[in-house]
Amino acid sequence: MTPLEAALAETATRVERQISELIPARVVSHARLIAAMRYAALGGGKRLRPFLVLQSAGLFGAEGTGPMRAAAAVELIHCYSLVHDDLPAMDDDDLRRGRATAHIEFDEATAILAGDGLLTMAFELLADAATHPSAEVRAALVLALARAAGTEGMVGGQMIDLAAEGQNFDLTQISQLQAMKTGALIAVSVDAGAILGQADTNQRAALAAYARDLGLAFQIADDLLDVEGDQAEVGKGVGKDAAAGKATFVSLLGIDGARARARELVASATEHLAIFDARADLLRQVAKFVVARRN
Ligand code: GRG
Repeated sequence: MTPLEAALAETATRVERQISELIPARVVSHARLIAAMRYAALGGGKRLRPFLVLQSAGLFGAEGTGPMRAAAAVELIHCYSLVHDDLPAMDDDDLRRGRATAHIEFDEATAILAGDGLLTMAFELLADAATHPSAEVRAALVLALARAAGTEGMVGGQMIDLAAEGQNFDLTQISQLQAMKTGALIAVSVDAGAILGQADTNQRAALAAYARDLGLAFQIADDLLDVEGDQAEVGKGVGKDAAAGKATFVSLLGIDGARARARELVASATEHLAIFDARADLLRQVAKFVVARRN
């Protein structure tokens, strides 16, 4: 196992434990909602966003409960977005993280509410004093996550994506859409660490530039997996973009062109980390991992 694989596995274990503690299974009248939230947020996923939060915070010596809670908050938003994205009204998927999607395992109404519950809990987590003693830091985290997840970020990107079918988007439009839909949450993961670590303006800007390139590289890899990936390995439906008539980085650049662009972005992402010492090595390595991944 490489140091990166070991660190990703350790993060996944810690996130799993943290989320399980945050959403304990309970015998209550809304136990079905709790069960659906646990189903959606536990037992799978690469936990890439939490990893970014923890590594970014670690650059500034920020460790422990605060970064872990922020990492869980970003992951809860991610899990909610997957639950809602899989609904019949959106992507209509029945496979996610190698198992039935939440609305198949439960039902549509429960899946919608589970997504809502995860979304809301993320902000509750950040606003709680256990995340950071400074109210200013907590407010900065809430603001950053709200902006990334909301209308000008993930939700807005999803809306543009819904309208994109058959629209022949060009590279600029696809990049903009993806920067909002998936890039914003990746960017805020890195930024959350910088906020918790009270990074200076230069450091925060360097990390933002790293995250921008990383997010785009991640999306190109996702587009490649949709074309080349094996459904069992990827753990979700593949071939969805072509079937929906959506322009993607792969349809616009070709497989080789998309791969080359992803490599350029990894190199550029790494260059942005030049101001940091060896503590940024796992962030450097994860950029390579993001484009080489098979799921
Ligand atoms: C429904 C509000 C709302 C938003 C949905 C992010 C998103 C917007 C939908 C997800 C659909 C999708 C498959 C997008 C491609 C990029 C992506 C987010 C892939 C899944 O992320 P990974 O690979 O998944 O990090 P794991 O399971 O490892 O966490």
